[in-house]
Amino acid sequence: MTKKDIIVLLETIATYMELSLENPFKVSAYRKAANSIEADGRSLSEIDDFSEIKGIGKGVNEVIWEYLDAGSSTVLDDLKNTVPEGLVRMLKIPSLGPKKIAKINKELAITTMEELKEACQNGRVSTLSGFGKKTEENIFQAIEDLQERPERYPIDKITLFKKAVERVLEDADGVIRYDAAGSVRRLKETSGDLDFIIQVEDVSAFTDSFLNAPIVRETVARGEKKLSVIIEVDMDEINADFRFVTGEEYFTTLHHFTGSKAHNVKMRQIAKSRGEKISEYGIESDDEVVTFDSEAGFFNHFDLPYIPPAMRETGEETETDISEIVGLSDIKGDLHMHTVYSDGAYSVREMVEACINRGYAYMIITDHSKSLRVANGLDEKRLFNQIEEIKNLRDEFPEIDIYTGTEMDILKDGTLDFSNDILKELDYVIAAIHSSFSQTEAEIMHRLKTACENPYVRHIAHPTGRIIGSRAGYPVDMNALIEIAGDTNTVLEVNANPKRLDLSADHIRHSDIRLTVNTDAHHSDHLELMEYGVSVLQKGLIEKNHVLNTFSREDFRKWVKKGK
Ligand code: DGT
Ligand code: CA
Ligand code: CA
Repeated sequence: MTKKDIIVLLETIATYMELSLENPFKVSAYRKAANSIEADGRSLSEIDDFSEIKGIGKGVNEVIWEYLDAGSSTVLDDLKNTVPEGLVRMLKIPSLGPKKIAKINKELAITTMEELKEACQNGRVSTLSGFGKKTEENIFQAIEDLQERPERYPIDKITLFKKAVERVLEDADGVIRYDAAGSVRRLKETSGDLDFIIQVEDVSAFTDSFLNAPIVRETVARGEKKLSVIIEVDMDEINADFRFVTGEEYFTTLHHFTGSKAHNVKMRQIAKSRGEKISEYGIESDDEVVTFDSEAGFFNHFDLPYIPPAMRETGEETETDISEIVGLSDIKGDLHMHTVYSDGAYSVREMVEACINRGYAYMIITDHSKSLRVANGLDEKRLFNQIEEIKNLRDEFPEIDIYTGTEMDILKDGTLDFSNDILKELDYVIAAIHSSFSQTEAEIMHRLKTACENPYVRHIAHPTGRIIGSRAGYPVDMNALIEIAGDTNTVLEVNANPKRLDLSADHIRHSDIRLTVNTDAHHSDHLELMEYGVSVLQKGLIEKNHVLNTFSREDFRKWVKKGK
């Protein structure tokens, strides 16, 4: 549990209270408390007594302690039992906040999305004070958009779906083994559905019990070989296919339904050239069918090494020497992370301990710079305090090299947030764009170029600024950026956060420059997201010597010292 969890708890309570028309003073006590905790520069373990923080009263303090002790909150649970679920769903409508939803509920006796949509069509919503015709139209349109399920979901959402299914499978009776397949297993940026391969003792008994799980909304098709359902997690729906496999063909089927289609086409060509044929049951040659007890066995049959699912994308992976392609175990450090100094949840010390737990040889603390006020960016004075703190921690933790750094804003006009006099005091400087995304490509390229040409900037973070499935990012001439980065000896980042994956595999495939893969952790758990970033490098078939943070501890130290 972190500070962020407490903040989310208090804000959720405030929202539910507003939905149930609670006393505004009570609501504001929770919101104020959430703000005070956010503004407090300490991490959770460093706060002994919440009631000492200004803005936290006795009642809220008790709610926090109950949550810390029990992991749940009776205040929130009671609210959840009284507020209709439909009202909570309405929070997803951009033009509606909790107060407006409460008003609609009270004055029009509406409790579901469907009822609200109908009320918009009948013009009843615009009769309420504070709701015009335009708002009514916007609400109607937003409901239509929400009810239309997206064709594909971004990978972080897909991971939630996948975990929810896996929790059910772990508890289900008679499951012998299962694996996710399809684009989900290949860690693609987005997926259209979930595919699972599963071996069970009794298909019919398994299906009966699985269909009882609360996440199952609808059965699409039910058979001896395949089950297709719609599942719902956090109010979003997706299709999930389960293929029942009996024993011997398990790994050939798993390979087949992992894909990609382009990879499968290549594999079939390879088989054909040897007079063999791949089916989902095995490899057929003459009149025998060969099966395998691992996927590696399947690949080895064709004199290929085991190709990790993330690499199975274009088919090129079957013709490439993949022995030098980077893997998770090659990553020796994380070069981009945040602490409570800016918008992270943990202290510098806690991030150091978390990196040591991952076995890293080095790490860099890179909090935001002063212009990024929404993220509590550091001014020069706080930056120097942090440098002092890091220097002290170095003696205490000799097992890891802790470097000082910043994730410095590249401002709107291309100037940098810190002067060179400040930058030269840091071991490592990351530069990034966090503002004015709607500029022209020329303006954006001017900003990126200025940053790359600065003698202290080593690294450009999340180079396009995109958020998968929700924000396109700013316009970048990627070929030009890659060239500038190469010329100026600046590394480009693959941001491992599954919301970003920026750069993407398509950007880096066949590129020849130095890259780096980092989690941009705002929480110690985020360090685990490295796997997603490595999968991007694998899709791009990037070799380890092109990736900065595969360097050994000594080589990395030399590289930092040498400068640009
Ligand atoms: P998605 O669901 O759009 O995110 O992408 P996939 O790759 O999961 O595609 P999906 O769910 O249609 O099929 C899962 C895998 O099954 C796919 O990656 C490869 C295999 N597969 C399905 N249909 C075909 C096909 O017509 N030809 C070949 N070669 N493979 C197929
Ligand atoms: Ca799929
Ligand atoms: Ca499918």
